[in-house]
Amino acid sequence: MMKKLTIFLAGLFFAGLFATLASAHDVKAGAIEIGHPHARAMVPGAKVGGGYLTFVNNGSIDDKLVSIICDRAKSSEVHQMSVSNGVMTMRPVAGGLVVPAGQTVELKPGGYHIMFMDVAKPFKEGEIVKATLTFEKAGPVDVEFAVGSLSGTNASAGDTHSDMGGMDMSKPQ
Ligand SMILES: [Cu+2]
Repeated sequence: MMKKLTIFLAGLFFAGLFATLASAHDVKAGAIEIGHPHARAMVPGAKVGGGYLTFVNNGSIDDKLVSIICDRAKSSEVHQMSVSNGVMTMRPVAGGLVVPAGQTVELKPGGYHIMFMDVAKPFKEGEIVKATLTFEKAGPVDVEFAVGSLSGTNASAGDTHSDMGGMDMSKPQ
């Protein structure tokens, strides 16, 4: 009897734990599931910050991220980072980021990312940065970006966001 109760309580505990983990920052807009939105802490004086997350389109029609509004930044856009001839470049994704039906699009260091531009107060580790993402079909959704460490919790080689403070958009990095 006692053992049964213990197992039951343990079950409740784990169910609660997983519910907490899953709902921490994950949100849904229509058929679009948004996973693990996080941002990189910025060095003092830096003007641009990077935001990362995952979009899963569970629907049967393609959707498109058409706008990002964040009150911490003057403007926010989706960028694509790529390497050509050994030179890292990044450019805005024109016309919105397409999230094809049934597919996952990952925004991560070194690839697609959200670029917060003209940030007045650099993001600090532990902060939550709120933004409203608008999809063409799924509509607007509020997202909370958890600010991680300066170097990033999942830093990958080739990421230059930590030193983008002096980034010049017209020049390759
Ligand atoms: Cu960028």
